[in-house]
Amino acid sequence: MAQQSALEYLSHGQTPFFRLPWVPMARPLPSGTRAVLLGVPFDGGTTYQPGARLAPYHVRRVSALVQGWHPVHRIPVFERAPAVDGGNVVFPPFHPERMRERLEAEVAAVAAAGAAPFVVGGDHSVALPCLRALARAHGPLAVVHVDAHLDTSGPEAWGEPFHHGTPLRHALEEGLVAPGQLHQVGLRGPWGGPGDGDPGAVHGARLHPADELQARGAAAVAREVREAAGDRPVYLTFDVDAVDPAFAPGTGTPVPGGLTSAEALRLVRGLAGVRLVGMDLVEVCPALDHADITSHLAAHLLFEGLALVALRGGGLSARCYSS
Ligand SMILES: [Mn+2]
Repeated sequence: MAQQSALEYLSHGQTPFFRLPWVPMARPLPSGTRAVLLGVPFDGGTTYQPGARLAPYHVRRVSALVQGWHPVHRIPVFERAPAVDGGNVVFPPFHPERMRERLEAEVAAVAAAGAAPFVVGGDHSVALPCLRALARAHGPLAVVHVDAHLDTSGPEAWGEPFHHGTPLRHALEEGLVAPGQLHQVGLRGPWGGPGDGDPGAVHGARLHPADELQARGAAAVAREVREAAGDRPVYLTFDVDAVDPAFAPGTGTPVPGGLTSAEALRLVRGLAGVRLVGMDLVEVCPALDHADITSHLAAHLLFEGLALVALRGGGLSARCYSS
């Protein structure tokens, strides 16, 4: 399940994620598959500027430039962690409930096959069905939530409990997150009121605002999260709006003062050693992007996540990244 060669991918009109084999979910996964990339073309949970439904197509296209050798971890990522492109999850793009049903079923199927799902949104509402399926498969999760926003809103603003500002609220209330194991990194910007942090606080969520990461360094924050998570199953939900709009302009709810792209990559790389059971990368909005900056970053963040899977198992002990 190696990547296609650079010349081979040029002969195709469409490129799978990272030039990997394309294995739609109706077909059995090749044995030994450890990661499945799934596109989720859904932005019906967006409260401001829509367009994230097109991200899977753009991230696929630019991910063809990402090669397989990780020079910091010193591993061939796709040899250690054979991966495939499972295609897009299919549902009517205007039907949030159908999206949640279909995505939860596909993520559950990936987990049942012993692989880690890597979900490319879509807006952040796609995280909830992933968390539901993976908590059922692995038990309550340690969740690393990288985002400018808390995403623990309730129905108060829109009279609707499910949108891209609420997935972590549901995850906490449904017991999908292990006690004290919601790690929120990259927060910044004004809140609606002093109580915005309460839903997380009552569950012992740990906040690492963007200011803290910028002061202490991404590797130090990653180390603290990694040590807190221990050997629990870890889910990484990465909202690209955690990254500063100067580095990731293609997103619907930008907030100034965020992570640099280098800090974001170092943060994920610094989680080396955790037991990653799944990841999503959400809120890339290609129509607002410039020169594919945000899609390129998304592809590289996914590669760092895939490297975390590659570092675990395969009979090889994980090499912990140190700053
Ligand atoms: Mn979010």
